[in-house]
Amino acid sequence: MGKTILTYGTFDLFHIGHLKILQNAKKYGDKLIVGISTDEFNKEKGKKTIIPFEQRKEIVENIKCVDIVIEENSWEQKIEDIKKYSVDIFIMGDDWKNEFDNLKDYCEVKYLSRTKGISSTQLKSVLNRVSVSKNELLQAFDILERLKQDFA
Ligand code: C2G
Repeated sequence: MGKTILTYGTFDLFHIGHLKILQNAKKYGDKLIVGISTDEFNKEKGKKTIIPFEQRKEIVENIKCVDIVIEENSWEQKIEDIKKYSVDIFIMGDDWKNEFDNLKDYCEVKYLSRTKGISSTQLKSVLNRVSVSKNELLQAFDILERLKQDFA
């Protein structure tokens, strides 16, 4: 009987780090369940997301190695989900190392190494820099327009 794997995440601005953790998690079993943090839960997590829940869900459920996608609405639902889906192994990236060791009473818990050099936070800061420069460009054009009129 194949093993069932469970993991959770926001998966905002889906990137290679998200893909790798899902692919690596799937190697431990043959059914991968992914809990996606809802927009409301992300507020509770203090996490501002760019991509809305419905789109983050549609992307993850179309990843080849993902079998089931569920909503993550709270910190407390993990034990209930482990029981509901008869989860054998709970897996997270090791930025969460030891944070979920309490789940060892219900299933195996593994923390896999994160993919270096990429994070949604990093992508957001690049996007912010780009949007700032766009506004600066627009302001510069405004000034140029005004100067042109002054010297016309
Ligand atoms: N991850 C990774 N490598 C990265 C970035 C993320 O392996 N470069 C992993 C994280 O360790 C996590 C998963 O991808 O296992 C999802 O990351 P996030 O979307 O940032 O999820 P997070 O906000 O950590 O939410 O209850 C658990 C929380 O919902 C986890």
